Amino acid sequence: MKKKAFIFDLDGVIVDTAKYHYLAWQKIATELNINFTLEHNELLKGVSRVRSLDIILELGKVEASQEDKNRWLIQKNEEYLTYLVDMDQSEILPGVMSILKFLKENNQPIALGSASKNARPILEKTGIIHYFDAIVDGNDVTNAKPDPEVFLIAAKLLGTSPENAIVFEDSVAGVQAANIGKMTSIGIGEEAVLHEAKYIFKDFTHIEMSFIENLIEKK
Ligand code: B16
Ligand code: MG
Repeated sequence: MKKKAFIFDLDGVIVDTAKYHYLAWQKIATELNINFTLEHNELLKGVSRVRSLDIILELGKVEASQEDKNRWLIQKNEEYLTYLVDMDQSEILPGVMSILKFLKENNQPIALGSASKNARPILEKTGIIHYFDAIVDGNDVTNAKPDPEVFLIAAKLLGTSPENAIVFEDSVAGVQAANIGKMTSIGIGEEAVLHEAKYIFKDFTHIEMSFIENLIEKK
């Protein structure tokens, strides 16, 4: 049995912050007269803040100066942060706590691998930061998902090879990053969206502990 590494994405996997990102971006899009739907929002999942703005501007065929872009990036994050003020443990998605506890009880290394620069305060507010042996977020990487950098750093910090790392992801870009990094990708969400993942579950309540046990014991 080889030492494993369990790497969790944050937004859309541990907490349902995707809805807050969406609302914050929608405000900017509305101001710019850009039609930005929930379907468009899928393109932003797992993608950095800077790239997200570019995608929205491309959707609206809007060309903007760097100065304007910088202003909108600040505005978006300020708006997003207002949704985090009252965040607590109740925002943790169903089934997540049981898996984190099970992994800890079984002495499995756990890391966060998120594109978000707001990851640490979210883990603190939800009271689960102590579950993580390593935290790699948007402040630590230069290449955004689907580049595997964030997960490769996480696996390294946990002292495991990429082949023995297991990644939970809700975004297409994140699943691709795990696959490119030769890790086991577990998609959390809709099969139609995440079909590139090795395993797909609608949410964590659909994952049996025997499935996790098998991953731990896999050679
Ligand atoms: P921030 P994840 C990602 O987090 C989100 O999915 C994505 O929608 C967001 O744009 C990105 O973080 C950056 O977040 O603006 O807080 O730095 O899913 O990789 O945990
Ligand atoms: Mg995500």
